[in-house]
Amino acid sequence: MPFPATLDYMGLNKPVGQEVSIKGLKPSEGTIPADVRGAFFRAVPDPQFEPFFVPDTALSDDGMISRVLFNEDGTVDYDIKYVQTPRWKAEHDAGRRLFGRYRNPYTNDPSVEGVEGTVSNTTPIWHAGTLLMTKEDGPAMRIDPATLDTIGAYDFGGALKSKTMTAHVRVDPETKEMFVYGYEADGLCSKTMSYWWTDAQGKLVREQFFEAPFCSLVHDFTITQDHAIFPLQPTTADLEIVKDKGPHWVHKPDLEYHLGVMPRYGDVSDIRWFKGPKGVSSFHMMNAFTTPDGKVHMDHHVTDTIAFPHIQADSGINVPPSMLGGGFQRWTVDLSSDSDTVEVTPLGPPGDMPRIAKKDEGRNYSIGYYCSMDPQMKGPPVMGGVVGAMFSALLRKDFVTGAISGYNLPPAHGMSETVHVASSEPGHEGWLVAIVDHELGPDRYEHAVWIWNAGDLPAGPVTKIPIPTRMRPQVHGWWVPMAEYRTATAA
Ligand code: V55
Ligand code: FE
Repeated sequence: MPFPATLDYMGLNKPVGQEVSIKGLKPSEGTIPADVRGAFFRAVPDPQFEPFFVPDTALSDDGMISRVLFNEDGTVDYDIKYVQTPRWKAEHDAGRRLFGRYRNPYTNDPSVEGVEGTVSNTTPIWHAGTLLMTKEDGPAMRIDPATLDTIGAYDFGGALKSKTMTAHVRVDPETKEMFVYGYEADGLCSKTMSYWWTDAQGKLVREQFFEAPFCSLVHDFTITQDHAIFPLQPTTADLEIVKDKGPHWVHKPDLEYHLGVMPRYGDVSDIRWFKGPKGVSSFHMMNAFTTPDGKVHMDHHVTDTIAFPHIQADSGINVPPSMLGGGFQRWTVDLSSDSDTVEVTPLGPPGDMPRIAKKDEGRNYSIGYYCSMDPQMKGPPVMGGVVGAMFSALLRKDFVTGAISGYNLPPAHGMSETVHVASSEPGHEGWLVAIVDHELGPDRYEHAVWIWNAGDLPAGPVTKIPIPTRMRPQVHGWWVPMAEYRTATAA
């Protein structure tokens, strides 16, 4: 194996690099609920070639776009293809890796100077019948949802000026508008951020630029019905360090986590900055909402310091995952006061990969789901994914009663992020769908799609559909109901 013997390339993370198409899969247990008909798109990082600037990180792995299609007849098709980014093509033609350290063009082979370096490995985004593969450091790549072929970089019909687009957008469930931002929006390590929204048809309505207090790793953001919230982690980029062939990110334990809040249809000159705790980290927001008392609430998964081992190492921090404190928290800011403080309310145990029903986006909601670790797990977690360990539990938070219920995976099992599928039955909470990996021994895995009744996680999965090919861990996914998928692919 030519890849270095680091966690990023071993075990479940061992590169696969195979484009696969398997049709007509059937459940090994249970039946697929009639509600679950559509396309589960998944972003799967998988490096085409071994890095030459080691240690490198899984965040640099080439993106693959995968689709688990739940057909009308109750069978399942599984497909996966590389996203053919300009970087993928240049390296494919050269037959070797040409891009060096994570987001550091000063470490690249001179032959790729000026070539777009994004790897499109983070989230498949579906809006107005358009499928995009995204990574926060560059433009989105448009994908043909039927063939999974790469169409090319997407700039909203020539309208977008921002050089970067986040992998985490928000879609209002009633207006169907899509809210988007970018950071390092006009160049490497810049403090300039972009913010734009589109109408329900995907047409760009308004794009604005603003200067953030510092160049931050802004991985996700949230909207409410009234506000847009930009969460700036105290993880920063410095052009001088990057020019010196150093790391892109350095985590700053003494810097406050900042929140920028503005009216969601407003002007960026109206952003107010609030200061949360120092040195904490959070990558994913579950949801946010504005209450009539003028407060804005944001629910997210916070860790005491940054979780990524390579960013810890580059920042002189050494906190192994088992020692990492933190939890699921609600952060509240008060727009009716002049104070710039953030009120922190604990909500639940640590975890990540939050999921809500699409109808709840930006609303005062009652149910949320997320992945976590089973504290009573027998044996070590399945190693894999961008942070190093797979999740072993799935939790459901009821914000009305405060109760948390959940399901623990059997030993030697790990899971990726879920998607939520709505139910047509009134009062039914819908379904959660995810890929589960079972480690049978060194380098031996079984993979399957599991489906849970979202309102009854302790009952365990209602269906398992084995996928008979080696799968690498997914980052994020997106569910597209069948009617929308068929309309978009009919042409
Ligand atoms: C994350 C993932 C990325 C990335 C930066 O989950 C942050 C966090 C898969 O790519 O480039
Ligand atoms: Fe993410």
